Amino acid sequence: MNEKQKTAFITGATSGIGKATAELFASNGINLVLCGRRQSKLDALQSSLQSMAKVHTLNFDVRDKEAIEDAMQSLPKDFTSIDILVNNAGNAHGLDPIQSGDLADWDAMIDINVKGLLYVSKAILPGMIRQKSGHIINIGSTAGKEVYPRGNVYCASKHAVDAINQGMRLDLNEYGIRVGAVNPGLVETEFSEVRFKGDEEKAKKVYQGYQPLKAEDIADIIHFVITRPYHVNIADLVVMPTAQASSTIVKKKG
Ligand code: NDP
Ligand code: 8X3
Repeated sequence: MNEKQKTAFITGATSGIGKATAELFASNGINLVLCGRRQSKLDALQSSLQSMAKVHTLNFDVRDKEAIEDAMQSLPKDFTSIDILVNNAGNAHGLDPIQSGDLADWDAMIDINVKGLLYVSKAILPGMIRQKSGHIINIGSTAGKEVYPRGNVYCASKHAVDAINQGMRLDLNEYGIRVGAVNPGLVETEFSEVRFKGDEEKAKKVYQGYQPLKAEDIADIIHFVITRPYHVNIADLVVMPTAQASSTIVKKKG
């Protein structure tokens, strides 16, 4: 299929990696269904991209099964056939030792990063199975490969994404659907602001003294993954800033 005719469904498109991916996809003529909870950000993105591609926005919380179903039912005809799903919506909430972790933070991470990803996939899969084609990119993390101190439940949620990515690939193989994960290390987005509940100073410090990845670096990789020939499936990809060697070893300047 010509890349120009494809439609991508991106969750978490209102900021960071999802937004950069939407922008790059649109500039390559890929039509978009953009999802998030902040309607003003979805509207701004739609206005800025609609000269390059067809864009439809859906406002739902990935934790809300019914809202996802309603949103899918509301899709205009031009957007019902989804070729690419980028399961990107997610976040960390808190950075506390397990013994003092906040239950609401745990619920949020498991409900958004794990159950939300499953609910959205469940809603998209029937179409891909009917088409006997499709490409799912699950955004995992280095946190899904290696647990770091105080990362406990966030790391668990991303280890679950790693397992779901493998499980999806096994189960969807017979339908010709490609499944792969992109697992970034430190990327400067709104991620740490959300983790530290709006404490911008604390968030900024995470990315000081070295060059972190940019959301655009990850978008570039996601676009590379989805533009490989059909017989090539990038199953699992880990990418870190050059300064980062592991979740706990980051070479700072000076
Ligand atoms: P951002 O905080 O910038 O973006 C997160 C996106 O997810 C936003 O668009 C937000 O939209 C959406 N989102 C969050 N919660 C929900 C929800 N309940 N329902 C619907 N949408 C939601 O962070 P990143 O771009 O960095 O994060 C994107 C993905 O990348 C996440 O899965 C994250 O875990 C992963 N990741 C990030 C890394 C980093 O260092 N930044 C490294 C490795 C992985 P809205 O608020 O409008 O709903
Ligand atoms: C985000 C990367 O190291 O902040 O998944 O957990 S990290």
